[in-house]
Amino acid sequence: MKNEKKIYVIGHRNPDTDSIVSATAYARLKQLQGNASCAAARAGKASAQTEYIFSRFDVELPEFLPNLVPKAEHYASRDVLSVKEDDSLWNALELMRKGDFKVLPVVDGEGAYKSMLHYKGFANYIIANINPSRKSAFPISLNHLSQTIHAQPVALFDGAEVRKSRIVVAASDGAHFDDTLRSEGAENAIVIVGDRHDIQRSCVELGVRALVLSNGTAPRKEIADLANERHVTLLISPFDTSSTAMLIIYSVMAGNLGDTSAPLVRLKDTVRSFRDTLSKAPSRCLAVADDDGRLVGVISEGDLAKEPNVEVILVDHNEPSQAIEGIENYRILEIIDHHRLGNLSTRHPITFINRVVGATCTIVTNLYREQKVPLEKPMASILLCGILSDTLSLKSQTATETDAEAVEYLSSITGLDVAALSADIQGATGRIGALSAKEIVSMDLKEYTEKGAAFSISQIETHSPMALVQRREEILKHMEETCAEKGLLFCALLVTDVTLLDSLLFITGKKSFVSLINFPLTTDGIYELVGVVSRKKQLVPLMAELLSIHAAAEAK
Ligand SMILES: [Mn+2]
Repeated sequence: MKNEKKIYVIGHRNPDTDSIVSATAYARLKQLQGNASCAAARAGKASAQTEYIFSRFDVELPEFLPNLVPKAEHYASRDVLSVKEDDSLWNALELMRKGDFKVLPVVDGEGAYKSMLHYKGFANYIIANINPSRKSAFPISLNHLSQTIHAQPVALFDGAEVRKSRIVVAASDGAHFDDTLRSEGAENAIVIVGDRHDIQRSCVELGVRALVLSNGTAPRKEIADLANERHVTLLISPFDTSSTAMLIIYSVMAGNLGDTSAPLVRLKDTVRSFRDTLSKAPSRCLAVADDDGRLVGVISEGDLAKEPNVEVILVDHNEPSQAIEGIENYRILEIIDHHRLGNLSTRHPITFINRVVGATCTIVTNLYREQKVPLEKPMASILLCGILSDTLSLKSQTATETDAEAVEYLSSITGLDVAALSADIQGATGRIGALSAKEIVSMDLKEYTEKGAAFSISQIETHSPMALVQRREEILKHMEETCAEKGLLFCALLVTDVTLLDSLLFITGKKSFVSLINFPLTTDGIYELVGVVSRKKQLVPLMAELLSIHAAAEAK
């Protein structure tokens, strides 16, 4: 796996159709231009309308990202080597030496993470197990042993079996040696011996687990025959006795030396959740696994200092308060938008396209045309829906000639009838009666900061605003709670009548601010905004003006 950067094209929180469609279609444009790592995402639940549009034109909804809080997956090194738990320590150390790794994850046959191999763990093992005052036994397979000492096998039995065995060097004289071997159990002894034929013979006769002849000594034929007959493994080591003995220790299975104390990090774990553990882990490095526990990489403190493997392109918004949580941790490559400029600053130069049109989908449509990339039919269809949705079928104040032209273009290449499609989209907006006050307020809520004050404006489109006026108390109460919770100056809900193209403004917040609003009050907390349908073009500038007046009054 390579450490390739992923580029998310993503719209604002509480995404509307324009946001999700423009992200989808722009990511597709990037892919068609050869940028395979570009993917669309959405920062929230798709509305009933958006879901209807995507399913009708058979386009998959983009991936839902609850947030972009830094996680292991954004920093982990993916091109990581590992060793199987039944592989020899010798092979593991070879890998570590060649790759200059401080750690090496140990996995099972299925690739599931088991433990971490590191030099400190290795040293601890040696100290714990190689004790001259005790007769140490090591879990060893004869295959590994043979491989580690580069042996020439003469006879090899049960090579894969792992069994604790003692390493015995035949240094004493024959009779005494036989006694020791017998008393300690010959079947678990691996005996290293030179050209002492008497000892070789008695070892085979006693049925040792393996007999290793050092210095490249070849056995006499009768010994070889006897070993085969008695099922005793007989190996020729090219090394001298002491080197052979030392090397045998390296034939233990890597899994036996793995450190299991260091916890496993999952791809979705937040950096905050494991930062402390990481700083205390051996070599300040932890293994990273997927949901199934399969090893996918490692993460070190050094990795956290690098750039994350995610970059973003923002569509349909530019204000940090409207962007997905955690956005400040990533590089923003581009912004494509049609809203006022918020207070966003970037460290790097970026492509910034902001046009005064009714929908980001209009800008994306025209980007396809400018860059001479033919629009695929499903993309053209959802783009058309996106424009119609964001401009209230071109009836909104924000709709421009450019939007109308894009609608005509898209309708001609898709063969879709604009009037019928508009009706379908509006019909799919979902029944407001079924929504809770919280859903009504949060569905399309945008947060702003202006003159040091934070506030939110939600918008909902309906054919029957009276249904919401009847639920006035419930809705205003929820808005008051939102205000208090988030510490907002005010919380507003623009209820737009898509038949008459007028709106009602529900508002709660600081009295000194709310009292500045001089639209006709229909009932407590609800103002009548005749001819206002656009939050962006009509309401936000008005509120900004009131905020200046309010700030000036407060300053006095
Ligand atoms: Mn939009």
